[in-house]
Amino acid sequence: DLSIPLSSLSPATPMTPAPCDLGNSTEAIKSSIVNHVRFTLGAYVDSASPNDWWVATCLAVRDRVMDSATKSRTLHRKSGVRRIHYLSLEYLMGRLLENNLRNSGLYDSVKQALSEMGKDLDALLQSEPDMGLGNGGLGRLAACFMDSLSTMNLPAIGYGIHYEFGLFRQEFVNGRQVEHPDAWMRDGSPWKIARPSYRQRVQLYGRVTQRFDENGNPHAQWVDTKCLLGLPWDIPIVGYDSHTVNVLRLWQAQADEDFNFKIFNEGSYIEALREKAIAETVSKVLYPNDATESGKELRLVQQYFFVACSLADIVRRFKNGYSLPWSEFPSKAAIQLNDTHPAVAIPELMRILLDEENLDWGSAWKICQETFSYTNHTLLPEALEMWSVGLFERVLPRHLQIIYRINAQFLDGPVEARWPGDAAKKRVLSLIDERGGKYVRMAHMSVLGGHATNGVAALHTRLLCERLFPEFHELFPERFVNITNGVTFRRWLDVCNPQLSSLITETIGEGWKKDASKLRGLDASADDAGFRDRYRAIKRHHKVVLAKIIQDSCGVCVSPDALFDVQIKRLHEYKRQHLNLLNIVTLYRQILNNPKADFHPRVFIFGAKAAPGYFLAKNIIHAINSLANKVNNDPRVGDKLKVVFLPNYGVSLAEKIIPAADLSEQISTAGKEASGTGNMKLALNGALTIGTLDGANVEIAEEVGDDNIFIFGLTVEQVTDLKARGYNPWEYYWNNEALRDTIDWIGSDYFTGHAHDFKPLRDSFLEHGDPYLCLADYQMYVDAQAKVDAAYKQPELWTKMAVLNTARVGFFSSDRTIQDYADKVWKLPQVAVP
Ligand code: B1H
Repeated sequence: DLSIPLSSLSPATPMTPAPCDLGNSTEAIKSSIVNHVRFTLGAYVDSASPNDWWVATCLAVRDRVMDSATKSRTLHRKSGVRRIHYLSLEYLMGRLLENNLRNSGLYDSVKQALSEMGKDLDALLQSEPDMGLGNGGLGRLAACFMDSLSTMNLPAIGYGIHYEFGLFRQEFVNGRQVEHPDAWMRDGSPWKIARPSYRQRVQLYGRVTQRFDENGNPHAQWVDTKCLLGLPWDIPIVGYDSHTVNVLRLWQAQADEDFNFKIFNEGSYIEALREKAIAETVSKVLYPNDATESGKELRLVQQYFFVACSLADIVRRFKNGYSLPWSEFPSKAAIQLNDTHPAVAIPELMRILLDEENLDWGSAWKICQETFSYTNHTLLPEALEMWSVGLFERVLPRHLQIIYRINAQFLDGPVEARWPGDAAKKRVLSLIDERGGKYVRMAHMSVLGGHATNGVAALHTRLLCERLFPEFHELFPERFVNITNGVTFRRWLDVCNPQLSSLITETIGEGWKKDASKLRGLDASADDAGFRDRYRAIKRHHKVVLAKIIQDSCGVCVSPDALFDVQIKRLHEYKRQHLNLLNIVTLYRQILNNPKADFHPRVFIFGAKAAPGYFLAKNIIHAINSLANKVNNDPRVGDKLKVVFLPNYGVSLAEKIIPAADLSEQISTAGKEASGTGNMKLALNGALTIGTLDGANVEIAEEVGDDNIFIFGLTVEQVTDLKARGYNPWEYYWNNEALRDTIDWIGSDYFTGHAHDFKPLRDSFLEHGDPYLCLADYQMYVDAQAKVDAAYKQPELWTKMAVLNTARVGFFSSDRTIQDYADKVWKLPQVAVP
């Protein structure tokens, strides 16, 4: 029985007065905001800056959720339930105020309170800087999960890094990407609260010696280390219509002055401060590589720093909260690894149990396996983390010893038993890759060190079992599970599209916000002409808003009556923005050759950041911008075709683009996109998908039905066959005149005046073997785009398809995803906070 009397959650001694009830009336909120302007910020209401009003409003909201945060924490501790600890190097939270207002039900009263004081809530909302502590889908997934965990009353803590600089701010200069630092918290943030009493100390580098415990047993001892401190910052996570407020705890690196400074004498003051600055670089900046590995020492230090702080925090809570034997640790703590980035948590927990708690190897290993589970997010070989053994040994010598022992026990135990004397099997399964240099395979360690490994879409999980980990799958089939990704429908519908949210609620009631499968109730409305009119009007409203944004940031005037064709995601060859580009160039040629062709006007909208060191990705950005410059200013094209590349794509911009999209481009090479989550957000907001049978597109097609999606291209099996036969892009080039003309045009000086500008792109298609098969899929893509054009010319048909997309994607709610994790992996009960 998890019910606990309310009184026991907020102990009051006779000396402490009961806390005042802040109240949610307009009057109460007004005085809260004004109090913060005056007493927190030291300003007068008539001269406070817009930023002051924003901070004061956030604090007034925060005041109203903090008690629930304390209550949730206390309930979770006292009831002794298992908690999930989500370890992720990335959380792409975006803005928090509007989400917290909608989720807590305070939106209307805060809007009213501000308006009575002559302030516009909308303007304040738009002034909030994005919390961009992530690269793309993986980081945004973690943010959606935090929302769902609180909404579904699951006891959870998110752990990550308090980066001083999030993902870079992107600008275009002459069509080329330029990166600027993202100082999101230069002025502080009203959402984060420092917790200095939970500061942790972390060791790094050094060497390993032996010590003997009171029974004379030897234990490894890690000595001569450098030390860092981790200061935790807590961000309250407000669920929708729930009293559970979990926290996201982010660690900031600080110098351990007591430890490191005593080696310096008074004369080394400046040197000492230099050391301090070096210590602080550990949490300075997010690595901007999405799905590519860099293998840099600072990245390994970042990973270990936040893992060590987080595990020490979890262990502290276990030791202080209960007097239970260590074997009970997994009954209190589940730990999810968001990809392999935090996988060093496995040898770190082993180190704690062996070296600090004196457990024997077998007991420690059993605890590890029961505690950890691992989510794989990619099959791309370049994204599978491997650390050179030399680097690992220097930074984490004790952990390398532990990894070697895990490996030896694995290879001599289950592997030898299953494949006796088979050295080849041992080589492929080993935690150490020895094909040229020695590297630690973090993915192998993650599968081995936990009880569950999951992929993020059905197809992805199948490929995980069949192609990435076939031998592990053969050894431990029960360990592999699929958990298809999802997105939070609060931010990705309720917040970003309140008009559609209201229409849905008016039609089927409010239940869908907590049970997205109820959206199916809208199915019938697809045949209701009145409903379709209102649905279409909402889409048009958002297109008008987006057209204004496009005008302001690109200086291009687009018509809201055109088809808005959207590709928004990180820039990556496998995502094939350059296949989209091939189609646009083809259309451009068609329009010039046949100006009278009946083609519905289209606006191609891109948003994408390229990793700063990813040369070809940057060349593709430059090519799209140069194409845009030509097309948009070509009088022969007029309004038929516009191309815009919105700079600095991120969560906030996505919230503007997604509700305005008609068509969603999900055109990755089959087998490459693990899931995709933008595909889900766009379908939910009534954009039809043009896509390959890749990632979650497969399941989206199953849900919405073949008539309501445009699927094209080679399947995974066909891609494999084609590559096995020997793929030759030149064949497609010589056999398809339109394709040939298109590529030749891109390789010419037409777009910038310099023929060499897009030589890298042209060469990738032809000279470098077109690794992502753009040419093989080109004609099928062009044909599918023609079908899109034909369908869009029938507005009633199009709107019906769009409505059916909204109605049928309930499966892709992150609430369902999180419930799957809770049931299949974490075995977590819901705990309602009174
Ligand atoms: C995904 C990453 C990723 N997969 C390395 N892998 C990174 C890998 O900084 N790094 O080193 C950062 C990110 N991100 C994405 O995860 C997949 O490509 C998407 O298909 C998927 O939807 C998303 C969430 O599962």
